[in-house]
Amino acid sequence: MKTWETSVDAKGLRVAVVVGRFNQLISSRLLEGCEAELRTRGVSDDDIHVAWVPGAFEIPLAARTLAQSGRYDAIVTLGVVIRGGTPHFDFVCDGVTDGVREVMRDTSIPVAFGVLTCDDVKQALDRAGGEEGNKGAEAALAAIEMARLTPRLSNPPDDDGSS
Ligand code: INI
Repeated sequence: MKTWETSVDAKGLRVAVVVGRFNQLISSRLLEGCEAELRTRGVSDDDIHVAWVPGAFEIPLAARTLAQSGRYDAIVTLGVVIRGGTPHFDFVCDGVTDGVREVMRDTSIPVAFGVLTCDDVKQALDRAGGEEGNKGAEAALAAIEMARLTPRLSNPPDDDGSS
């Protein structure tokens, strides 16, 4: 059996981050976790580009435009959707999840999904640097791993330039 090695060495990668301003107190914590992880793994400060958008529903359009620019190895999407008393929550969640998935399918650029979809503020805070970790950091790591792996998948594991 042969396996492509996993790499989370992000030196030289260019990463765009799209973050929703809605529930900004929480989404800014996701962004902090994401930026810290990207830097820790070796992305240079100049190669992290952040686009704020009004809310989660706008994330796919920004992510698509960034992916189509051809300038980024990966994109991280961050947002916070919290259930209210109306079906609005479900439409925003469907819009952002379907939209982000379609961007990745249509462009073949890795797009990590760091959008929280929570029942209440506590669940969201717990996942933005609280007791459940920071989903922004986890999304950053997923983006790096996929940015490293994807270009190598068209060659066999022992022939793709990795050790
Ligand atoms: N956007 C969010 O990112 N989170 C939410 O919880 C949310 N709620 O609850 O309404 C939300 N709505 C705004 C939406 O994303 C769009 O910005 C808006 O509909 C304008 O297109």
